[in-house]
Amino acid sequence: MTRQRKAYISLGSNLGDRKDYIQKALNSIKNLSGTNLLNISEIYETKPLADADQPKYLNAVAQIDTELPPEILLGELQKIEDTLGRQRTGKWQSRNIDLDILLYGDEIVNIESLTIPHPQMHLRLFVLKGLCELNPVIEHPILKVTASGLACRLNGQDFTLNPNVPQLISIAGVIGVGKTTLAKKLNEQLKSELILEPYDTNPFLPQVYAGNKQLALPCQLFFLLHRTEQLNRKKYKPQQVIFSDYVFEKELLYAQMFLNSENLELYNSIYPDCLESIIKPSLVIYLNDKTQSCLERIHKRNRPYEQKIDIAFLNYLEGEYESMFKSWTQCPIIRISKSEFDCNNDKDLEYLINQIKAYIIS
Ligand code: A4P
Ligand code: MG
Repeated sequence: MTRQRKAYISLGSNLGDRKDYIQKALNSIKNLSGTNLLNISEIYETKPLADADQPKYLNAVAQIDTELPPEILLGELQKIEDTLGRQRTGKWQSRNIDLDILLYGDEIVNIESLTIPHPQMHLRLFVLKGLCELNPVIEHPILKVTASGLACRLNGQDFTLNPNVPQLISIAGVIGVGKTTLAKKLNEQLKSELILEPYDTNPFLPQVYAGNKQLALPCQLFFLLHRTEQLNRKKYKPQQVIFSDYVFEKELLYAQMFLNSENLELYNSIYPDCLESIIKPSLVIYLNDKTQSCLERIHKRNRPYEQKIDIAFLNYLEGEYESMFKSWTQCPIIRISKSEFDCNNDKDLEYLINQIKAYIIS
């Protein structure tokens, strides 16, 4: 007896009577030999990827079980596309119907004509949304993350891999969470450039931590200009892999905490030009830990001026990071909880590197 496999098909259309094309494709899928159409997600209207100058899409996901082997299934789906009059004018062009295989059981297929899981599915909310509706706990067989976990990383956006920019991975999190250690470890494993925040070069910092409010503005400007120089776009090549142990945008969080309203106004008049001149992350890794554990690490590393930091400050800072990432749209975010991750454990590190590679061109 041939084995039935559960597979997920994505349907997309942005030309003609989009709903009708999707409906007709679903009917044809239902009639494939050895195949049952088990479930269909809602049909969503979605913006074209990468803000391409195209009409909006309708997208949906179908769950089937099928006896057809993956290559045969692909051939059948292409026949359905052809029957519905699909013109193959070029990659990512508008189309009346596009049928892609997202998942086929837990199989990994890598042949010239077919890649399963679909190589971009983890970057596309318009796919993950439908998949989550049908089976939120289904696991991506390479990334070993559920559909809902993958969707969370996108924060309501679709993303594409961009070969024209440096591939910056920024590690974020409160003071003492272990950003630098992780950045160094990752950099040892992947051939990359490492950008670290020097912790002892800001001449104003010790006095600001000691309570000197007069020096808050020069202190924040020193940081801002230094980070702007470190991440200056002119210094890096497209596809160059870079790790940084901070996200640039946290500068604004600190400025908002330490500056009075007049100084903040001045700071805000400079900040956008700085932001404009730097490379943007392709991926953020947001490290989380109990703030009490971060405080213990801060005490242990014993940098004199940091010893004034208390738990209330770390809790506040954590809240600021959370609200920044709640509305973050630049790139996917992988959240890592220190209670489940040890960067000195080879398996944990390998797992994270495997995740990172799916979100950058390396
Ligand atoms: N192929 C390899 N793997 C697969 C797979 N898992 N499923 C090969 C289906 N096909 C697969 O496909 C090109 C070749 O990919 C096939 O010959 C097959 O052997 P195609 O359907 O002829 O061409 P395509 O659709 O332009 O390429 P592709 O890669 O399917 O395009 P994408 O990446 O799907 O992008 N925006 C929104 N909002 N919604 C969309 O649905 N779709 C695209 C198309 C762009 N923007 C979009 C949407
Ligand atoms: Mg396709």
